Amino acid sequence: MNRLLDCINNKKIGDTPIWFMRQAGRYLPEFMKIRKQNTDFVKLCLNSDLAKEITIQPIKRFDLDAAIIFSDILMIPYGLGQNVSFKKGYGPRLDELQIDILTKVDNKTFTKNLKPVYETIKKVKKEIGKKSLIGFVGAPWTLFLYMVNKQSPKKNFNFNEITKNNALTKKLYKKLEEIICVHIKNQVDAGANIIQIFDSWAGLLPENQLKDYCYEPTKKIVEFVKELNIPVICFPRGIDKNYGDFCSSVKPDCISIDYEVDPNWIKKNIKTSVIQGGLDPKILLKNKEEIEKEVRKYLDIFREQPYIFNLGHGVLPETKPEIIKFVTSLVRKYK
Ligand code: 1CP
Repeated sequence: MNRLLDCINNKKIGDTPIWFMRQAGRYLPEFMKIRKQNTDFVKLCLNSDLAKEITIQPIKRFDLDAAIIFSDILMIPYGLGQNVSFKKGYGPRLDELQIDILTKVDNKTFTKNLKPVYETIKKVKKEIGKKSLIGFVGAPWTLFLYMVNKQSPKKNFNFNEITKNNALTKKLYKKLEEIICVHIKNQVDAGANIIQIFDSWAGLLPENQLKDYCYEPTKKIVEFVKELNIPVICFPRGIDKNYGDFCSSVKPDCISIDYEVDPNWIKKNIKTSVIQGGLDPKILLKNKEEIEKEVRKYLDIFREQPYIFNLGHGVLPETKPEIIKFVTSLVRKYK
């Protein structure tokens, strides 16, 4: 039995599957121990034995329905030769974007650069039995943004500035659309059986640019994944009521919602994609009564349709591992 695939493919209701965005990571002491000894984050992602171990850590601790491979969306710029580093307390830093060099990196070279990521998938697959293995990519917009801005847009963001060089924008989007598909295909060939597309910064796009920068390019990727016969989950974070237009245009098998959009609005307006997520990760820092109330709220709202339990964004580093266990058991016991 595979709860996640049953829910997405067979539209099974009840026995809600559960996994967490960022389930492998900084809130787990066993991750922090490995992280302390491995100060170079990209190198850690490229160490397939350690990446396998980190991927499996939350699966060992909690009864989750899926593993998500330990890697990062920024491994795509890395694979294209734009170096990435993570400075403590600062977030990602990317080297200068050299568009003419980057567009010449062919699929074979890219695949070779990220080979350890695919090795990780093969190794995880051997250890998780029938549980789902989620591969992932950043959406074209979110990757474009990091690559041009060279750091998190949390610190500075101006749409006109980021897109002012029309020729570069076109070239980079074209390359990203192609290479994202290569990265997906490689992950599927290695054993990933679901793909999630993270568009974490979709909410920064001006509304009148969503179609060109988010829906249309994402739709091409979604169609590619569907051709591989693999279910695809999209997470266009922060687009509020545009989740409706997103789904009618992009048609993902499953839509992961953030915590700012009203789940009742989603229930009423989205009929064609399975719903995932929604709960504010900050709720998990509260007491158990409040957590239970909010978990139940989402389960109640979506009880008559296929629903995957998850958060509206990643697990926060301050979250106690015990709370992830608590939420998982609430979801398992829910009738
Ligand atoms: O120890 C550390 O300092 C590293 C923290 C960390 C971790 C654990 C980063 C740096 N990335 C990851 C792993 C990761 N990233 C995973 C696999 C683990 C899992 O989910 O269990 C995944 C799926 C991601 C995806 C990712 N990376 C996204 C999309 C999801 C989201 O959170 O919106 C984004 C935007 C990134 C970029 C990134 N990588 C790391 C950080 C701190 C960030 C965010 C930077 C920013 O704030 O702009």
